[in-house]
Amino acid sequence: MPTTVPTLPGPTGAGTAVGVDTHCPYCALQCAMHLSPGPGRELTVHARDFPTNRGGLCQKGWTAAELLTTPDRLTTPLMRASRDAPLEPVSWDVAMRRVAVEMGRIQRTHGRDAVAVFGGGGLTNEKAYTLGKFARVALRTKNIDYNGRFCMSSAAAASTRAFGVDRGLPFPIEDVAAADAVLLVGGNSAETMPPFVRHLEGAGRSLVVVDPRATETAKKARLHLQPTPGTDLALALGMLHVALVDGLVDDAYVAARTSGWEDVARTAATWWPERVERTTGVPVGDLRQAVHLLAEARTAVVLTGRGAEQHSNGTDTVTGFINLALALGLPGRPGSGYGCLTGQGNGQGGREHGQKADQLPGYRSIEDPAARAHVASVWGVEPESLPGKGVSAYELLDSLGRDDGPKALLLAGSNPLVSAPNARSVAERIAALDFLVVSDFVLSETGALADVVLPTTQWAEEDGTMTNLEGRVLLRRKARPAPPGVRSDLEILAELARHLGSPVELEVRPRAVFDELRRASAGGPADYSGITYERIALEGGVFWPCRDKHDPGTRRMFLDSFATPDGLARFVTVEHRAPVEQRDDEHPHYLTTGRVLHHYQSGAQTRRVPALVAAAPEAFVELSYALAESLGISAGELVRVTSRRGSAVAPARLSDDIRDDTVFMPFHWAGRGRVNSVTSDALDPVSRMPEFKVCAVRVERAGLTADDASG
Ligand SMILES: Nc1nc2c(c(=O)[nH]1)N[C@H]1C(S)=C(S)[C@@H](COP(=O)(O)OP(=O)(O)OC[C@H]3O[C@@H](n4cnc5c(=O)[nH]c(N)nc54)[C@H](O)[C@@H]3O)O[C@H]1N2
Ligand SMILES: Nc1nc2c(c(=O)[nH]1)N[C@H]1C(S)=C(S)[C@@H](COP(=O)(O)OP(=O)(O)OC[C@H]3O[C@@H](n4cnc5c(=O)[nH]c(N)nc54)[C@H](O)[C@@H]3O)O[C@H]1N2
Ligand code: SF4
Ligand SMILES: [Mo]
Repeated sequence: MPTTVPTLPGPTGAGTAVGVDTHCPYCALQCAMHLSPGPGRELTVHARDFPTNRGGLCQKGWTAAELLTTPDRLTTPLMRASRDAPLEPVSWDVAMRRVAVEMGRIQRTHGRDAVAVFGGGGLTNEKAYTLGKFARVALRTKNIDYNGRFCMSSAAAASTRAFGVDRGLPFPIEDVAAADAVLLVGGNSAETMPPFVRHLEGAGRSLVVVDPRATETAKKARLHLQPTPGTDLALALGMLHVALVDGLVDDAYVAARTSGWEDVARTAATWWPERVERTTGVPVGDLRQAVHLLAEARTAVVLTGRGAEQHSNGTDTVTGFINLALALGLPGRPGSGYGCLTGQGNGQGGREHGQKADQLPGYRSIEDPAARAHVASVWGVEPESLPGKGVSAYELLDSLGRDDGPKALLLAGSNPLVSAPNARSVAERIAALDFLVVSDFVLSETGALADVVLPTTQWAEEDGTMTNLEGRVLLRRKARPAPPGVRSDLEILAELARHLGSPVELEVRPRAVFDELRRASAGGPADYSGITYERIALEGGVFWPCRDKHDPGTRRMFLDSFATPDGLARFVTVEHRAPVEQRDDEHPHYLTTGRVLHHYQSGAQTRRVPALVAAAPEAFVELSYALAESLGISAGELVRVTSRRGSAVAPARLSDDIRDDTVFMPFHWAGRGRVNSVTSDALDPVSRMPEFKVCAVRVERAGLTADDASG
């Protein structure tokens, strides 16, 4: 299956005769594929050998090209004449003028911040950069943020706190494959990154998985710890306690490479294993064994996924596991370390180049005068003209249409009507907007509420770069022309900027945008200056930071020092806190949420691929046989899950693999099966990450027939 077709980039559109080497449109593993022209208009997907996927793809990757020709692909702008009128096809000219007129009117009436922008971690670096620049230069609004807040923001905040910089994996993925022991906290890679499982399965491997469910991933582990949702921080403190008491702390490393240990050690001392067992439900013996497996391995890697991070104490929980990794002497040691499994295709690059409320390109702070001056000079504007920092994704969504909140929203790369927490409330906020513009290639649930929908190009119809979960910058190649009538996000933003009277033109050619991004990122923590499209193609990706053309890129960070002022990694003292929402008589169960193999995120893409729909047609409620029996629920029966915010209805899936106090639902569906009608919008105080992974619910028979519930 691996191909030998040359990978040198040609001009846009070249290479279609033999096909192109590129990467998957979905998750952060960015599996390598080759696209060749198929029998009809379709492209055929072939897997390529690459360090992340080793020639493998999951079923989403294999079927990715089908979305290019989906029957309900958007190929013309849509517009509604008034809030109650239907969406109807219009010309680009009419659509763009309407957007510019409405945005101009709203900004004149309510101020610049009254127009907001919401982006996504699936956008290429070029798009994310341009979206941030568009907001700061053309709209001059502080209100921009993106769905990455829902994703890895807690891990990013914890890494920055400890190491001075955040790169998902600060080492290449090969290090995971070679490590003797791996602790995976709250990740279900067998469903969320199937080819990655090969890296977890090394011979003689001590894999420890922490998950309230016995997932396919947990079943591959040597040891599975099954805590109550939301108690991982107590578990981390307990593991550190065991390391201390059993003499497993690497004292020489702690002395030479870290600061802050004494205080952290004092806190951990109070988390004796029996207390941890009472809080988490994890038996003392398992806790001990897990620590010894890690500490006694020659090389060990600690990884976190969303299960550890999507909590109101997510930043502190990740910090707890980083503290453990530091105590064992792992970060910055070749073959060992801590990393977060970034989720979205460009979740990493998307958080580096300016679509986050507090950031400028290169992972710089928008509040740092030197960073503002540098980026303003690259953009050709005055530093004072750049707005300050705005609020985080959920806070932004929650402020829409309120007296002091934005009245208009431009959305590109997210479908919050399905994926945002407390989605019923978010739907009300979106409905309260004066004006919503959505750029997408299909009519998502959120797009269906827009005043103007702009049809955009898809992954295989444009060039661009993606930064994968390792911080390896990759090239995505154009494999076929876009359908007539469709424009790229870059073209859309540049034209809108012109209509809005932007003081500077926005670039529309991806490679030229990347060259500008390189200059804007120069000298920042995520420095891309030495990376070019040619180098990426020749070298199979380049790791940042890469400061000039002679710099080979940074495969392993922190080998000599950390990115903190004193070069030492920081232990940060953290204490366990329970989830914001507690169970009571009315809501006696925990709900946790996550993913299934066949669908991606809000499902806007994968619910349009027939093979994936056939494999996983609808939402479900996973619950244990014991819980089902106590509630009188039988397999396949419709179940209602209700929290203080709302409810969702889906068929019961009975299982031996989940705790009796907890039910699980995937979040890929809209309508009655939308679990985010139920989830909590409690936020982590540091990262502003919502608590997607635990809330209190009541579970009951829905008392509906399948037909009643199909609405
Ligand atoms: N098939 C598929 N793959 C994807 C995606 C997708 O939508 N579908 N999305 C991509 C993206 S953006 C992301 S962020 C990643 C996410 O990748 P993962 O983090 O692997 O995915 P999740 O299913 O959200 O959560 C992982 C596990 O956390 C467990 N969990 C729930 N609550 C807790 C808790 O309190 N503690 C612990 N320790 N575990 C808990 C869940 O049971 C679940 O098995 O996947 C990426 N890959
Ligand atoms: N309950 C619960 N909710 C969750 C989670 C959970 O674990 N549990 N996980 C959260 C996480 S980690 C994430 S990352 C979010 C993800 O959820 P969303 O932010 O909704 O992400 P997607 O479904 O990927 O939405 C992407 C949308 O943008 C479109 N799109 C894709 N590429 C492009 C592009 O290049 N340009 C434009 N203009 N549009 C594009 C797609 O068609 C789709 O409509 O969900 C979060 N929500
Ligand atoms: S694991 Fe992720 S990148 Fe790889 S084929 Fe599946 S969705 Fe695509
Ligand atoms: Mo994510």
